[in-house]
Amino acid sequence: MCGFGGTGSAFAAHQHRGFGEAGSACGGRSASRHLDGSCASVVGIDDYDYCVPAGIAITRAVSAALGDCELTHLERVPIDVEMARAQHRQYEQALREAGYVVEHLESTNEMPDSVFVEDIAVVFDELAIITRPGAASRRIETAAVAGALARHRPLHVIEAPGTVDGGDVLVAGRQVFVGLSTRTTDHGAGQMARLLEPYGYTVREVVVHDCLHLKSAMTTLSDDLLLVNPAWIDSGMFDGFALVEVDAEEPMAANALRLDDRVLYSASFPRTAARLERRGLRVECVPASEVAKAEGAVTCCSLILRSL
Ligand code: CIR
Repeated sequence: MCGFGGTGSAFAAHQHRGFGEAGSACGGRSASRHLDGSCASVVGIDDYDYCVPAGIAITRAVSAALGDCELTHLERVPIDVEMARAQHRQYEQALREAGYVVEHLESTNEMPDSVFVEDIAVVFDELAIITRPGAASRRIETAAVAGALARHRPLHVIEAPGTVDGGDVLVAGRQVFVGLSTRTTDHGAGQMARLLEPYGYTVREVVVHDCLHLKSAMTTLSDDLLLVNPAWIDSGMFDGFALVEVDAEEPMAANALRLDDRVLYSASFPRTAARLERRGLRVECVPASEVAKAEGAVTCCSLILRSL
């Protein structure tokens, strides 16, 4: 059984980090930050005079053209864009509940897949890498995401002919796994390694098959725990990690968004959610049926920047 909208505040876990960031006075469980740097909707901070956000979550609007999205492994079915937008608002609210300031970017009809902002960049504490998405239709998405990230991190870019989708990049501490998929090439993975190794990251390539991205097949639940669908990757290569396998009836269930004290998860996978809860994880479920029809899931819909 998934929890949602609990009364506990992730800010409690962060209030000891001290002050000093411009964002501290902008904090609050339901804070939003506009891209001009002002704050809105500050509610729920009655327990604290000032709070330090867990970080920033960059999201992007559901395009009116979502139904024309890229599809690789799924048949096209009708997508209810208004429902997708309502579900996306719940997702953004769940991020705020987890202590993140949401920076919401707008979209246009020319970018059907814009809500899947994860594919457009990979964010580390030290830098952010703007990708060169494998689907040419998605390269139009990079400019606005780069503009938003430039406010928070030094930027680097993946250059042609390499391609990388952020959905293929899994960061587990100083280890970075890059999935070789229909979207991410060996050339792109090599560029990731050259950019990251000077910062002490180890980059390893993982062959992905029968699914869109590495993070369709595997995501992190904690520092040493991975959620996997072993049908789509060689899960034997993750030494030092314990594994939780998805329920056999829920092959799409390996995508979970790890936040500080909880895991944000699709309400479509109750059997696997129960497995996660039995492992002691706090699982917050959100409806994600419409993005799933576009081959998306919960990690895809945000870029998470930890407070430094
Ligand atoms: C695409 O094919 O690019 C989109 N329809 C779905 C992208 C989902 N992104 C992700 O899993 N990181």
